[in-house]
Amino acid sequence: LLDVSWYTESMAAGRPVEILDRHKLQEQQGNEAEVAAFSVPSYACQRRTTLENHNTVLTDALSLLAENAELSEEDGRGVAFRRAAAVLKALPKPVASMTQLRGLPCLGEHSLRVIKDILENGASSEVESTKQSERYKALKVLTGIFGVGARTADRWIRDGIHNLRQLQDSGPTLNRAQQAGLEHYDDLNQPVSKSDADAIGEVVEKAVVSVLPGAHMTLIGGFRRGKLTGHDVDFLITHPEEGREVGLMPKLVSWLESQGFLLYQKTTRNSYLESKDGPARPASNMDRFERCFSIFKLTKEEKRGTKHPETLTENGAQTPDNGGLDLDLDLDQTKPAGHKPWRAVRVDLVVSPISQFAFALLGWTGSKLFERELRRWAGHEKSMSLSSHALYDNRQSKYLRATSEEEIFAHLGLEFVPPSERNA
Ligand code: DCT
Ligand code: MG
Repeated sequence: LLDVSWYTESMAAGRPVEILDRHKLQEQQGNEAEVAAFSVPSYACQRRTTLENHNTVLTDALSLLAENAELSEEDGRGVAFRRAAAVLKALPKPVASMTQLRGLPCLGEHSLRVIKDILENGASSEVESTKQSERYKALKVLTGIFGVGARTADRWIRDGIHNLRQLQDSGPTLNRAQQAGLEHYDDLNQPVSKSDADAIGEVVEKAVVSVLPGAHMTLIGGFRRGKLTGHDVDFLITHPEEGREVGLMPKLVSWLESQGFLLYQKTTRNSYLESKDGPARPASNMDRFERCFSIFKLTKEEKRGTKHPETLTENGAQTPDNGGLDLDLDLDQTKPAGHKPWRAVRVDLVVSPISQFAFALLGWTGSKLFERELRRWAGHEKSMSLSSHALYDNRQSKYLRATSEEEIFAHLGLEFVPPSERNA
């Protein structure tokens, strides 16, 4: 790795470093291409970020610091690290020297220090000490419980609770979500595979069409972006006829519950209101956009149901195609023999009226940073407000309608970015 100390020293001394740097680097590397700076637009929604990340060591480090800041309720710092990581995710090749980073947006002093440490020493001392810190470890374990956020975890830590054993021993009052979260802790902290997501998708699809024929369901979240694993499975449900989706969520939840698929569920009625004038005007139609946070019981049978018949042998066992291997890993090999033949999976269901569907689809596909950047772009660059329901143009004082994601990008003056390239 290159010695980059001269770079920061020159910067600190306020010396012009441009020409000197290039000469130095070319001498050391004999390769001008390495010196060429990357060019990256500053909003993540202006960039194409695939899952192919050439800088995982750097982005993992910055993501850990982001996570630590978020867990400490320092959201500003968290976003700064997320933005820095996202810039590195968009680079076409690995970063080899600090000079390559010159001119890149969103790389603050702190992030640059972390990157420099890794390039020079192979690791960041700040990241390593964070990982080892008792507080970080406790925050991770406690917020790993579904229903426990940073604030609750912090309160417990101040009460001397650092792990699950101490939590169970000291017995603070847990709400229903937290009780379910604790009960299914191991399962919910296992990554969810795409084949798990597809198996659940088949069940939810069946439920959706049986309670409301003609309704349809879309896989959203990370899986729509092409991720192979996730922490949950997210679905968006709508009906092509406006208004037919009203009341769908309770029916859907009842169906799933009656079939024994739900270990936990909580439905929130969205306060978003719609009238004939515009999607955000207060009006009479309540509860049109609902969300259900659930814990789904995924059984072996459901997993098998997604397999092609020819992959099943006579006694119903699977031949070892990839899906079968997944099943075995999820349900058999990682669990002691005789363990339960099912696993718990976090599933989020969202129902949207068709008039808001494109906004909901865009808003729920993510990534979280991509969404945040879209909203920031809309507000700061276009004087518009974007949500998962609507786009409002403050200059024209009106809502901009859209029936596809492409139209929303066009309203925002952005080039369309397909889901697989929204992995910022
Ligand atoms: N979302 C958002 N802002 C949040 C939370 C969620 O914009 N604060 C959107 C973007 C992603 C989508 O909702 C689903 O959320 P998650 O499931 O948390 O994200 P994910 O990308 O699907 O991540 P994972 O693959 O781990 O489930
Ligand atoms: Mg998700």
